[in-house]
Amino acid sequence: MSILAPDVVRETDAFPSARPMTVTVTGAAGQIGYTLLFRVAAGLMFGADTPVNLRLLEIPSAMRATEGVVMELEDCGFPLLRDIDITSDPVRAFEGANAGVLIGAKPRTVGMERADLLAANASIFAVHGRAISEAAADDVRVVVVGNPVNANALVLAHHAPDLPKQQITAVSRLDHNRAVFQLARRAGVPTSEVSRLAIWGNHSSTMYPDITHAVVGGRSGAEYAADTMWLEMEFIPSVANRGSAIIEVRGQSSQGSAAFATKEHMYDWFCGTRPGDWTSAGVWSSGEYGIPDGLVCSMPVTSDGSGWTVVEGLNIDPLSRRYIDTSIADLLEEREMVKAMGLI
Ligand code: NAX
Repeated sequence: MSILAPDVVRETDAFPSARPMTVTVTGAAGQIGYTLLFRVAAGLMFGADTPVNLRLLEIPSAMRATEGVVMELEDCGFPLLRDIDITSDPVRAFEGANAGVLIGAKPRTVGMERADLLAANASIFAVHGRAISEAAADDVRVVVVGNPVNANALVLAHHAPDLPKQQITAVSRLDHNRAVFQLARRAGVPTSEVSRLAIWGNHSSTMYPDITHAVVGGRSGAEYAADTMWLEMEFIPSVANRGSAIIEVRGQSSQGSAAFATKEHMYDWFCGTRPGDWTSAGVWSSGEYGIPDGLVCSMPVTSDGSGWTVVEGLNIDPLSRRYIDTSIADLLEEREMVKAMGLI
């Protein structure tokens, strides 16, 4: 008989029964990778009944640090963790992968422009796209976390042309979670009482946190959005500038919150979103809400575990339209930049 109360769950109380998932994590020894891996091994990404095989990809100079991460994972004795392989060969890393979490990239540092970040990172996603195409399982689902996520996902898609576009996503969940918290604080309710918030556009300072359809402590988010002074002068900037604020205060970019957001993105994609609610994810556009085809753009989505579905039929008010169009222009500009770099 268990000595634990039925509602008490520890990370090592897992009951493996489902088929194992092979998950490739790139940038495994970096800040976000290190924080994320313990959650994946604990069953928090694919569910407490799903064993995991970890494939960790790092650059050669970080292999020693990756060995240290493996030692610590072993030391947790996770019941779901079946097998760990570390490598600096992308094809080997993606061999048979059912999930790819692509974190490996350089973080933005003070004074770095978007063009510098694109130049430094986008080519990595061309290499990883080709490796996924060559080696991953047909059902592989990929999330790009390394910035700039939307452009990198576009590059990846171009270099993995046989991979269905619905299987390639970019994380916008950190923006989503940040917006949920700021709205909950404004309303004086716990975050559990905020639903149906949507992040639209690019994962950049132009992303638009849309609360017009939200439900906040039983009230309509539109009531809060009607206070346009607060909306435009406080709420939207607080979400848009949160990443820079973290760097300024912490001296490093977001780590715990980025790892948590990545875990949430994958969990909802594989295990399903909460009934009656939706979340936000960067997904391949095909003309929804006036967004041009062929962008990886954040939109409100639901999942039943089999894949993301864009929420349909939302009324977009003029203020929202203006913000969404600004972020779409940002995405189009990034697409031109990677085109000019010869990456797509
Ligand atoms: P770190 O520098 O701590 O870790 C990155 C790791 O990637 C390093 O260990 C590095 O050796 C590895 N790496 C570099 N090139 C690689 C390659 N070609 N193959 C495999 N591994 C490679 O950065 P960290 O703070 O973990 O951030 C990683 C990425 O996430 C950055 O691009 C960062 O900008 C981005 N972020 C994304 C967020 C989001 O919400 N999408 C928020 C946080 C973060 O800014």
